[in-house]
Amino acid sequence: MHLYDVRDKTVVVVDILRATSCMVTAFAHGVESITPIASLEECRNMKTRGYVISGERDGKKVEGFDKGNSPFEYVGDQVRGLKIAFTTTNGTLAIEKSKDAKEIVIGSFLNLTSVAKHLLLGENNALIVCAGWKGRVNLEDTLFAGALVDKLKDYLGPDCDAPLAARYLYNLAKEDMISFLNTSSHVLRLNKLNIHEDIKFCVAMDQFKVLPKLKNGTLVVN
Ligand code: 3SL
Repeated sequence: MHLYDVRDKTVVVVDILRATSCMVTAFAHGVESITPIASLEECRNMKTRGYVISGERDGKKVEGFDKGNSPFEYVGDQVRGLKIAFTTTNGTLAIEKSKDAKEIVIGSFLNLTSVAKHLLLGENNALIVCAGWKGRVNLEDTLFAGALVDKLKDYLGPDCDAPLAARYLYNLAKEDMISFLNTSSHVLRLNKLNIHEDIKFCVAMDQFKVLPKLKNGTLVVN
């Protein structure tokens, strides 16, 4: 990120497995707001202010928290109207690192077309920030970047080959993303936690139309 000046850009933050997929799912089911928070302690303290506290560390729900980081915890009528404080290992950190951007939106396969339409209709250049894992590259976020680049291919003016590389990878993977991701680092990590249904859920394309945006430090859809 240090190579980019984000102040004039729309940043698309993505953490396919699983933070941004959870956020999009939550808003699609009527959550009022999600406040991304970097530290566990700060998130825990939000409980006394009426927030539902959610998140994970190393993929596992944090002790004493209301919810973890599975998209299935953010579906159904019980999440409607909730104000959630959310902390995750990489996803919420990626939002924090993007905080100087002109605009921050949340991307996932679940709302891919909504993200693409927003970028096409807007005037800003875009930077796709792949959360990865503890500062390192991961495949699933790169595939999302490739899918988004594929939708915007007529408008590209990249200053490096990362968008092109991501698009090539996505085109190799798109027919069967689950098999393609089979031996990827985070899928192996999540397999140990028996989270196969989460993985399947998170790579499904265009299930929802919501586009969460960061406003005054909180994600909302309106
Ligand atoms: O790092 C994150 O933000 C999480 O999405 C990681 S996990 O999928 O919950 O392990």
